[in-house]
Amino acid sequence: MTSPLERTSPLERSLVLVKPDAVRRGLLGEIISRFERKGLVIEAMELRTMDAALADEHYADHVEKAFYPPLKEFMTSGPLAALVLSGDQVIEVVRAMIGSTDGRKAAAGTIRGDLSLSNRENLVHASDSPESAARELSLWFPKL
Ligand code: 3AN
Repeated sequence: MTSPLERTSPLERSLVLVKPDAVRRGLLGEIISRFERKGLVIEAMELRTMDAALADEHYADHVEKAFYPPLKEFMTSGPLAALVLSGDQVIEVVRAMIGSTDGRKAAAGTIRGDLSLSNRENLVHASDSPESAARELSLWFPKL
């Protein structure tokens, strides 16, 4: 964990979803423990199933895309873990830890690179910018 004096920027938060494929495959502990070992702080965590309305809001940028209907079906197919993670540059740090979107191409050592062979069932979502983090945090954890 980074002490406040070592931080290079104001403390950030990221919205992370450990997706239904990870829960089904029994990888929740493995994935969360990677974030813990990195030194990130879990500020909130909830197991819940995304409904259609939340999926459309969460993926507002993707609803028109051809891959969206199967993505929505997958994301609403069972429980996922929604987490608020905090830490120094957490948004960029978590994106680096999860790897690129397609698990077949993601670098070894990343979560997707080590554990996913899919472009859709890629185990983790994480906010990709401070703006998307603010939007997604208010969607998933409005009281925080
Ligand atoms: P990332 O999660 O890496 O930020 P985005 O935001 O481009 O990726 O896409 C959101 C989600 O949509 C991905 N996590 C993945 O599950 C799904 N997705 C993206 N591109 C494709 C695709 N070409 N085919 C199927 N699913 C996709």
